Amino acid sequence: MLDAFSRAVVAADSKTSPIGGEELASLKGFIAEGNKRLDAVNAIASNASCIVSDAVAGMICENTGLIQAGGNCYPNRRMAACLRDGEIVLRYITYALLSGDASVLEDRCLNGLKETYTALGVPLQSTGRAVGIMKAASIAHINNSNTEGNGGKRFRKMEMINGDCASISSEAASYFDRVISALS
Ligand SMILES: CCC1=C(C)/C(=C/C2=NC(=C\c3[nH]c(/C=C4\NC(=O)[C@H](C)[C@H]4CC)c(C)c3CCC(=O)O)/C(CCC(=O)O)=C2C)NC1=O
Repeated sequence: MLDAFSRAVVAADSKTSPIGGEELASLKGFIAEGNKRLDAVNAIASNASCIVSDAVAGMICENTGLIQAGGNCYPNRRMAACLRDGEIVLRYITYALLSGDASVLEDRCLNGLKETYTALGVPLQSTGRAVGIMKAASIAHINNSNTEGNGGKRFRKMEMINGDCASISSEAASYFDRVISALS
């Protein structure tokens, strides 16, 4: 499991070179932009249960067979497992976003997940859809562009200084995309 710093060390070591110009510049950027990263992690983590339940509900609305006999969110035991998996995936995405590296997500969450789901009959496409909705909601929270129209009764705006979040939100988006591609 690596982070932005240990990743730079491993990369330099594999070239038997000291940590140099470009890597140092990139780590300086990591530090300079650190508060945005922490705000982005907080934007996801403190809205996690809302993001997860909304995504699973949305996935089911689009495919109500999931909660009928034979569907993978039926009975309640499976519904609970599904909501729990949503929380697990989102939690590992916040770890990756905090450390600036996908390895924690890859090694501890995605490794073998597709095989597990296939063995259990958990539908991969539906899972991908739920992760896609979690991505849309999380990116809106990071950019503070969530709207009352989309949030409904549970609409909540974070206290944040609005700045340029393009880079941190596209990094966050890339972790959701990794989950989707690991399951497809
Ligand atoms: C550390 C990381 C980690 C992950 C990721 C993880 C996933 C995980 N999800 C599981 C089950 C499951 N996962 C789901 C999920 C879903 N069903 C649906 O229809 C939806 C598409 C989807 C939710 C979005 C369901 C329903 C089960 C139970 C399947 C069954 O027992 O039949 C199982 C089998 C054991 C169990 O039921 O607890 C594992 C190991 N466990 C871990 O420790």
